[in-house]
Amino acid sequence: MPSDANDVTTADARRRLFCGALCVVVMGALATGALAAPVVHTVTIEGFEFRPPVIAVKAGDVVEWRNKDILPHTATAQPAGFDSGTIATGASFRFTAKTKGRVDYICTLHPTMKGTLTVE
Ligand SMILES: [Cu+2]
Repeated sequence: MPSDANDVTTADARRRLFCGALCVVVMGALATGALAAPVVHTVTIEGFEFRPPVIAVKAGDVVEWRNKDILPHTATAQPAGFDSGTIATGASFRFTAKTKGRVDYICTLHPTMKGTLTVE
């Protein structure tokens, strides 16, 4: 029947249009890096400790320190690398690990708090 043939053609055209639009969206996402989102590693600050105290990530990954203590803390690389500044209770600090190697860090407000970040 002619009407059936027309319906098939219309459905085909719609399908092609949808696939084309989807392709544009996917390519756009790839171009902007939206599909290659970095891995986020969380270090919880609690009980005057970095948990976990030792963490290994890949270059390009993000490390997020979340302060769950009732006092402010910092995550400060020694001698250099990153410095969160004061992280208030309930707040967090994010650092994108770009340089490979090992970085030891402390809380400058409570220097007995120590952690190690290894970027592979
Ligand atoms: Cu502290």
